[in-house]
Amino acid sequence: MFKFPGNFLWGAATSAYQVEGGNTRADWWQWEKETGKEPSGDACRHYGLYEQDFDLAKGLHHNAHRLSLEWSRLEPEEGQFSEEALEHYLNVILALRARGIEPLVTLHHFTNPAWLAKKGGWENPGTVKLFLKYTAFILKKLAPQVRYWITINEPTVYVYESYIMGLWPPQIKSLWRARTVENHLAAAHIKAYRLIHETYWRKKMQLPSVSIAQHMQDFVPCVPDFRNKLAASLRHRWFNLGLISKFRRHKALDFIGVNYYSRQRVEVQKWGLRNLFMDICVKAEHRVPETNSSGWEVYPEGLCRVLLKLKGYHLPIVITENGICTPDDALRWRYIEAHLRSIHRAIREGAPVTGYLYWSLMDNFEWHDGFGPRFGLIGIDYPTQQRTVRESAVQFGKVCKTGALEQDL
Ligand code: GCO
Repeated sequence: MFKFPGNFLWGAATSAYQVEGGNTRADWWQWEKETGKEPSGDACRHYGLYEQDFDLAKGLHHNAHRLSLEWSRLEPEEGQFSEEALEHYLNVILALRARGIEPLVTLHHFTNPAWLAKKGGWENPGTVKLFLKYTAFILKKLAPQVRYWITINEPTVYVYESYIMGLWPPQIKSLWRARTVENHLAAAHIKAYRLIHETYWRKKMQLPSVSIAQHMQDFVPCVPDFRNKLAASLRHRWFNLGLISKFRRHKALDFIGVNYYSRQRVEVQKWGLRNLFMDICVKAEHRVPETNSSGWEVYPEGLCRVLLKLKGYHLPIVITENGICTPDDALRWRYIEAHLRSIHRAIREGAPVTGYLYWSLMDNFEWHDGFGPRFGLIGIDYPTQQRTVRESAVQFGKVCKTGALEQDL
């Protein structure tokens, strides 16, 4: 029996744009139209079906749920804040609380208001101040109901996809502009962290726990030669720990939110900056035994390794995302069970893990991959919006209920 610590957060994660539907004021909505990408459209219609979805989460013994707020709903035009949208998100959070589910609320999960994108988005230094005005607006009503805040989801991934690889809006490919964006995102987190804490302190409320959700991979040298080991170490320090260390130095981190999916096998083809940070193993003989439907290797032991490298920060760690897109639900449960064992091993070796949120509660819009990849504990039939609780969800629910994983699984 693998018993997890008491008061462990057990549940799942979603993001507004990927599940709500109808986010017409977001930059992604416009971009999908302009590029002909599969549109997010109605997504999972979670905006109107959240009570039904939270009933399912409760039935699966979740005691925590991570959601995001859609900035473009709350501020559809610059300076025009929507009390109606704020009331909606208050009702969403109250619906979780009414079911004994602790909300973890993300302020920014990849999408921006279309009006902000037109002003240069996160390249514009003025965006930091605009983000703080948005944060101040939502704190008014939501602060009394929220104890865990994630300011920005995966800032490094957002920078990489949108400003280095040019896959996501605004499709820039410039290391220089990427650096500028990352600096503005970092400033936004630090200032938002301070604003959130000041707000709770002024209202004489128990201080909240504030972090980011940082995508972390286990960077493993394919052939353990000097160049591959150097590259793996550089990537770990930049991709995984760069912002975490910065926020720690600024005392702007109450816990570490870790989004873990897989490892990266590092094989540098030649000396070069881009090669050091981006080359991966492509050896046919290194085809991995098991992957998700997007080709990401199933590598649970990498999560334990990543967690043990975080011990030195002496901060609680919440797995804010871990999941697999697959049509094979038996593989989904094997993936969850193997990663829970990996987390348990890290806890036994001193990693202060205090929660696990599976990505995702339901199948949803997987960004530029559209609706193909299915991560959900709950399957969605998009034409009918019918929800189907998967067997993996039931198995995970037993762990959520007991806080333990049967040893002989
Ligand atoms: C991310 C995002 C999610 C993704 C999930 C699967 O980590 O990229 O937080 O929006 O859907 O990770 O890729």
